[in-house]
Amino acid sequence: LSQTELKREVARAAIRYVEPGRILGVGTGSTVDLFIDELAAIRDQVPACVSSSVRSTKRLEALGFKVIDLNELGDEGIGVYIDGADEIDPGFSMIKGGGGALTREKIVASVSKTFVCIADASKKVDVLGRFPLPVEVIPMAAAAVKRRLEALGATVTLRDFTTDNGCSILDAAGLRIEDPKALEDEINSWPGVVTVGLFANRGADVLLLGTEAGVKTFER
Ligand code: DER
Repeated sequence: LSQTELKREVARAAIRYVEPGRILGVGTGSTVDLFIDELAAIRDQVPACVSSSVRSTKRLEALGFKVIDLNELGDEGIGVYIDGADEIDPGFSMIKGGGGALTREKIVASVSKTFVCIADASKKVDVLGRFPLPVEVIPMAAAAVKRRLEALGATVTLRDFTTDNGCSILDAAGLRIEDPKALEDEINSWPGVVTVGLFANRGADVLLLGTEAGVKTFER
């Protein structure tokens, strides 16, 4: 099966986690794009979505979904948040941000009850770090934060990209992240860092993994 076919299989499998009549949290990326396409089949069961990027908002609205701002959310909150990942380890910690939406993804995930990660088999790793760690920074702090990441042993590049928040992203390659929670807390404390693409303090609750042998479900 191609990677796209594996992604489509997990996108389809995620539909059963959508709670009819509840606000749905939607992440960003090519796997989520396929999930949004599948979601159209049950659009009447989804009163509204909260989106983590302009990219996902555009795709949702093109399919007739109502997308609301997080600040419009009432007490009902968000039940399920569906999103992809660049890497996920056995402890359900993730590297995210390959798609550049890490800040809003982390915000929506933080207010959602259940984070369902949809990923093809290539994303499951024993130790995070093969994928360069994205760090969103206030532009004026890019060089300062770059030096701090290099001091950790990373090879750092500034991504030719501006986020939905008007910020920059540094990609830190070559890290071997044995303690993702500690590194998330450390990098979060640096002035100028908006978001680090480590989702360890709030990892996934469910992983749907697309494999050659079908979709495997892992629950925290
Ligand atoms: O940027 C992100 O965190 C996205 O979830 C993205 O990295 C997922 O990648 P995909 O395009 O392989 O689904």
